[in-house]
Amino acid sequence: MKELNRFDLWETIRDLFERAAELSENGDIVVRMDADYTHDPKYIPEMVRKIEQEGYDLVIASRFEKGGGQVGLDPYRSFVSYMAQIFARIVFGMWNVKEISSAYRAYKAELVKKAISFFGNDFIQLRGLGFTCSVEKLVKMKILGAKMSEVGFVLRYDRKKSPSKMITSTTTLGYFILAILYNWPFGGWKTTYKNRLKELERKEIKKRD
Ligand SMILES: Nc1nc2c(ncn2[C@@H]2O[C@H](COP(=O)(O)OP(=O)(O)O)[C@@H](O)[C@H]2O)c(=O)[nH]1
Ligand SMILES: [Mg+2]
Repeated sequence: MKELNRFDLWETIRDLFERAAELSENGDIVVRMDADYTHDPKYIPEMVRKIEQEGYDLVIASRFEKGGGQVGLDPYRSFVSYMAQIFARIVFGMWNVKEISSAYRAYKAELVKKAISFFGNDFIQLRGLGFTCSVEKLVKMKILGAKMSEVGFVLRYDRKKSPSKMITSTTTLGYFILAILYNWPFGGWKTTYKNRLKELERKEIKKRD
């Protein structure tokens, strides 16, 4: 396994969301997109509109939503990506989300703050497993009950100048580990975190009484 380093994606993503939670204010929207020209910013206004006017907490730029698609992605990568969507939808029960692996997303600042305060250092737990952290984030937002939606976007992979940093084998292994951790019947995330959330809500109600 590749030695972990400070700037691995999972670490960078966690730092990014911790910082966004610190810097943003309620009402702000945090947009995460790749820095490789494949994610066109022209979709952001519609993502923001869906949060501000339709009350969603998280909006995903999706290749699989109406008006969505991809240009320049090789058939193998397209196949792997499509299989990942199906797998993730089944094992995480995310039936209303079609785009799982593209991390071009808009988050309500309140959701980011809640995620960092609730999960703390465990916001990203799967370390050194390639791009798994992008799906782990979505699963954790689902655990928090985030209302999710999608807008169609065309992934312009034909514009990409740098080679992909995606390691399919590591990321695939990560997906399976994530699926086991989430669904594990004894102390898996699905039950553990839900119980913790309920406990937190009970305490909140008590405080208000
Ligand atoms: N800091 C950091 N960023 C990374 C790493 N791997 C990928 N990224 C960034 O994550 C995004 C997705 O990676 P990319 O290579 O574009 O993947 P692809 O578009 O799915 O082929 C890009 O903005 C990369 O710069 C990493 O190990 N460390
Ligand atoms: Mg990219």
